Amino acid sequence: MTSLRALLGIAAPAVLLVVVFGLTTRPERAPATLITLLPQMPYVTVAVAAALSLIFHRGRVVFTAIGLGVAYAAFDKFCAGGGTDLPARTVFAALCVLAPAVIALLAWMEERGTANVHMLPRLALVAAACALPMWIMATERAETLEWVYAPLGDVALPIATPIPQLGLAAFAIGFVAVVVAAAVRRSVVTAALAWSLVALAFALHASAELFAFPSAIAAAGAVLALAVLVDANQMAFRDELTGLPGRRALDEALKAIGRRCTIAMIDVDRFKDVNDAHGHQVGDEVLRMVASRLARVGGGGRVFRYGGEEFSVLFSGKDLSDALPHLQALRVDIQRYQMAIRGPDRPARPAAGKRRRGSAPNPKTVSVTVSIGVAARVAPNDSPEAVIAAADEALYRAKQEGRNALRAITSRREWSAIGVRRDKAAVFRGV
Ligand code: GH3
Ligand code: MG
Ligand code: MG
Repeated sequence: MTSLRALLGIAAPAVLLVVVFGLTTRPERAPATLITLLPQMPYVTVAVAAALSLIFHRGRVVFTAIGLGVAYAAFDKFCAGGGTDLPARTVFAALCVLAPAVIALLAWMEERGTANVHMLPRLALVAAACALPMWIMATERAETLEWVYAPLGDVALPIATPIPQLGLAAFAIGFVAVVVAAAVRRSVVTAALAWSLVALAFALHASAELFAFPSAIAAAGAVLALAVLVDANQMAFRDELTGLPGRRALDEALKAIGRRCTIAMIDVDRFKDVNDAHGHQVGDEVLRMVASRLARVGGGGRVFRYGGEEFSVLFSGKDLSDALPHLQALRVDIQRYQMAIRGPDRPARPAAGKRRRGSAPNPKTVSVTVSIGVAARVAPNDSPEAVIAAADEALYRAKQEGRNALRAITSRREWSAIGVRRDKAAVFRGV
């Protein structure tokens, strides 16, 4: 499900842009109604994107959408007829140079929501990008335009394009900056900004074609709107602290399991002591560490944060014996992992020129263990909740019998005796 969403996030914009390309090069193939509606489509999609961003508090997308709408309106008013006068050349130059710069800056800004003071710098950025070409037009500063349109060097481009070389450089640098921001933040919304840049570059490159600009901007608006929805969906299903799918995602996954399925419940041992000894922040770091080690589980297991310091691993289509070695490996891996923590003798960033030479500082470390309870669906009509209850019972036994252990409910008899007998649980201990 997660990979399907990720695929949608990446592939859908590409498909949209290919459609745009087809529409631009072969408009006679497009349905007549689409062509009739096309001039208004960019306004519709960017308005939808802006509205969704307001609803889901994505301030950067609000401004990107508004900026794309303004870009389209300006292009339509000044450049659409293929004009070469000063206003047309000014708007075209601004779209080639300022637009990618603004989108790249928005991509690197923190997402601070909407309806607060953080909107002001973003608003100022977009307003400045609009005001600059208006000022050039008003003052007829043709020499500034000459500078924008002048070739950067004696470079022979493989394809002819109306985008000046400075604009190509701005798009290239802007695109790399936005893609890096999207990768660093792992953000679908920032990736959509990269697609907006691609769409805008295409719109400008093919601007002589009647349908290029409206269809590319309409696609960019649709991509932004889609990204806001995908992002909102991810937020609902992903745990903020660990990045793992959360409880709601587990509930969804449990609805889709088949006849065979094994579920493990994992609980960090004496985690309260970690919080008490090192503070809540280190506790959070430990949870992130545990989550990242658990996420490496093999055997087709899918890890979820169940809540607090508890995690679940779901093995769909797997028996207990398939899952046990992978769970045992997780327990041992976490037991062995020494996590460095910042103590008073280990500043986050050493002062300039004061890096210690020679022997490396000996950072404080913290290590934790986990207890694991596991159970498999015994009868086809056992509900997922019953399997979780059995895994919970096995976890309880693991805790009772000394922690840092893996216990399983292995038989129907044990299963039906949950809560009554605690003597026959299979013990899987050791490396
Ligand atoms: P046991 O081995 O029996 O599981 O002992 P324990 O201390 O892990 O269990 P207990 O349920 O008493 O304590 C769990 C603690 O986990 C209490 C709670 O403050 C802490 N905790 C839950 N969620 C978070 C979180 O998101 N961050 C941090 N830092 N602590 C959390
Ligand atoms: Mg617990
Ligand atoms: Mg615990």
